[in-house]
Amino acid sequence: SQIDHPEFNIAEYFLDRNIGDRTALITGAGHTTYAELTALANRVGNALHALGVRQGDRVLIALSDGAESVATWYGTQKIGAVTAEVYTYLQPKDYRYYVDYASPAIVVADAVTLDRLREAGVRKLLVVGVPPHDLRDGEHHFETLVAAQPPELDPAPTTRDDVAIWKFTTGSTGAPKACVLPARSPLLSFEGYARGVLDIRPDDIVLPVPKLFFGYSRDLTALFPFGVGAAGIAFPERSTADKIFELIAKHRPTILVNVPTMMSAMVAHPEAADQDLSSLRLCTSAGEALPAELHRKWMDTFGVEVIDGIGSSEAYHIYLSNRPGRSRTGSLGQVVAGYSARVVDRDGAAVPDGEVGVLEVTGEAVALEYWQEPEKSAETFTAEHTVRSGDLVTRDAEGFFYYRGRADDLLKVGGIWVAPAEIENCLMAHPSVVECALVGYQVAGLTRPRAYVVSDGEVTAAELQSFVRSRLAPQKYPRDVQFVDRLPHTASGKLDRRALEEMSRG
Ligand code: 3SK
Repeated sequence: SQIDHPEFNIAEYFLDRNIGDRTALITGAGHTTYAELTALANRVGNALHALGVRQGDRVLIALSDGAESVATWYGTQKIGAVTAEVYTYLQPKDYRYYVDYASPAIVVADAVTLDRLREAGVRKLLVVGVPPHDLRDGEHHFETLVAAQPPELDPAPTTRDDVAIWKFTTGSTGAPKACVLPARSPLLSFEGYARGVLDIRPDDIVLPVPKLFFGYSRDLTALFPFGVGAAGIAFPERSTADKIFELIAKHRPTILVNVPTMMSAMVAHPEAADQDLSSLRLCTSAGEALPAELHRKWMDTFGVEVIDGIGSSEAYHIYLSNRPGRSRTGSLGQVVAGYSARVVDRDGAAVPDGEVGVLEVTGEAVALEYWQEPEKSAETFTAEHTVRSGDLVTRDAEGFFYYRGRADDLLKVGGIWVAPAEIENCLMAHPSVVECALVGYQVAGLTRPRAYVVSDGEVTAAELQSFVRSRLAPQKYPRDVQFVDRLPHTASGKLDRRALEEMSRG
């Protein structure tokens, strides 16, 4: 009934109710007010309607970060269609995969993605920032079409339980899958995490390190801030430590949405000590585990409080997090309101505090399924909004969780299970180690741990091996240490463990 399913539209809730002349977005082109962003989103929604997009259809957004990408996201939400974003530096074969998989009603592209989408054979496109005379049949000129639309648009009568968002996730194996998420998910996460943990405020300005196609970044930059009338910064360039320092100096953000890889690059930057990060009240860390040693180095260098947490597309957003003022180095923090968490053994039985088990997360924000993947969905999601995360954790008596690696990354060395995260944390405690990762390699059919290390050049493999031997159980020291200039990372800034394993196989 209507009472069980009251109307709720994400664009109406997060965008429309804001005060017109406040800044919503800061981009290279200047400040976009809420009134301007709402009008642009409405025009885009009308344009999508004019192109035949209807409630429940999917819109694949392949745009660089900026006012147009954010307005396209909200315009899609406003008409009750489903948003699905992809990274802008994929290969044509990847775009072909996403288009075949998602069957979008339209793909929204820009100058960065257009050629590769064309090469992928994608024909129905709405194209931002490319002159009309450069477009082909089936390609619609965003600026012309959008300018011709009215700036008013009534929200589609969607409910909290309607599918609204797809977040793509790349598991340890196989092709990306879409987590199918209802409209209630961002609302619950906004209340539990953005308000409940970060205490997001109207005067906050949020600077994201990962690009906005990554849900962690998008929500924290262009969704949760809008729930309180705050502002986000969107920039199309790739994030580097130099770029982030430049944007901090220019826009004086209050919250930095960060990932450990960039924290490590910022700390190791030759001019780190000269940076003025005093505008920041918080730096969030998620996407991958933050080694305790890197956390300490960050605090010594910048003194900006880190709110480390863990989230996933499956659970919608961050479900375990530290809290400002009571952050514990090396811990993922405690459960975020709206979620509950259990640590279980292989049979699903709860394990006692202090013992390693797999984390199960429950909450109404959890995805409904993986699109068209019934077997994977059944393995991952259980009834009652629970996701089996595949993360190994321990919990202490005060409800703080500690990351112990991925269940599928465990290595069996000399008959015992070894969690790469434990050895990586140990290596990170060495003053010469900037970044490292541990994978298995085979010697005569036996698995051995191999460390890939980015160092300051002042340490030898033998020194690192004895450093680990003196601190951990004997089986755990890396039998091989390879020094590299950098480690492979995914577009979301996570360590690309599969690429490293391939490298290790040779
Ligand atoms: O780490 C992730 O994969 C993630 C995904 C969505 C939202 C938030 C996070 C941290």
